[in-house]
Amino acid sequence: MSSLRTCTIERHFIEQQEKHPEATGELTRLMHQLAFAAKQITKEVRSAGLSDILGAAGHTNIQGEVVQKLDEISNDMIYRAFDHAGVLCCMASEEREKMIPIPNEFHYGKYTLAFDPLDGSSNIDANINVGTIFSIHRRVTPEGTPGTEADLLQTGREQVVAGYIVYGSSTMMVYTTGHGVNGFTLEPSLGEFLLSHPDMRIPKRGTYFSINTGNYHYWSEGVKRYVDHVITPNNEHGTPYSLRYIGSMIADVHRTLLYGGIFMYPLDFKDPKNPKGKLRLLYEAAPMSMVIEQAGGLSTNGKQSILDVVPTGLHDRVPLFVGSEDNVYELLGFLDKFDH
Ligand code: P6P
Repeated sequence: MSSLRTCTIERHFIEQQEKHPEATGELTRLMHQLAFAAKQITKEVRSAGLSDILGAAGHTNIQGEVVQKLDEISNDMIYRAFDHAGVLCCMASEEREKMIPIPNEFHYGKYTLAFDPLDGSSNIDANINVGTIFSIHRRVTPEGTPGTEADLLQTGREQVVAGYIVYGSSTMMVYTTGHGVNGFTLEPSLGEFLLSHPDMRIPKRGTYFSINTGNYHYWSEGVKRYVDHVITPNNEHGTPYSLRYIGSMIADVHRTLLYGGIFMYPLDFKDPKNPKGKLRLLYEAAPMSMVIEQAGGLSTNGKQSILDVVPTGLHDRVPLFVGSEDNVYELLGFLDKFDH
């Protein structure tokens, strides 16, 4: 890429701010902190294989999952990037049961941050892509006061910023402010995120489907019929499709954004403790759905756009179908025909 055209993420933040004369710069400062935390976590993830931070930390998080040490390190890095930054009034993390308040000695900002510090972390030991997912809302309670859960429990449609950082062969930050999607790749020798994927668009249709087929017998009839359809030769649109499933949502959805197709984590009747599905609405499904919808794709829980699902709790779970427009519409046709 010509250095004359290189756009750093910092310049992109400023250019986004300049489009809004009323902007105070608080959101720009927030995004700078996020980029800083992403660089810190990158350093930990890259060295994880060489130090003793691999392996479980021994205790379990609110989801009942064994917490990996890198989960905690990532969680703390994000907390420390924001507790004093004066841009947030409160936070929510996959790793913490309750809302995370901003210490009262610091200024309460006008935004909230819900995040999954290290999605897919159960794959860390296998050196599989993991990532940070983030969702930012404008507070709804009076400015200058401590944030409350009400500030966090807003729909995905109300997100001001949504995106993710994927720690793979390179570190990429992909985010949207509601005006399209842009991807930035970390140039480690410079310590800079550079605009590598401007104006990302998901293909209208893809020939990949992504789902844990091990749960087949626990799916609804509609999901089963859809998967049977896409693996049957010579159906329209070039079936059989290829199955790609890493078990790290951020990696599976990132691939879906780039190559097209559909990612699915449906309700499965296997796990009575997850009667509403496995993936969390606030800091997994909603931000990833905003990115995909902003890139021209669709998201649904089987009945409505994920972005319109109203959260009732910080850790609400939802069934998730997200990806290319044609693939999601095709799936909905099977759900309508066999599940309703
Ligand atoms: P399963 C990772 O633990 C995660 O939350 C998502 O990143 C991923 O898509 C899903 O769970 C994988 O779940 O049941 O297929 O192992």
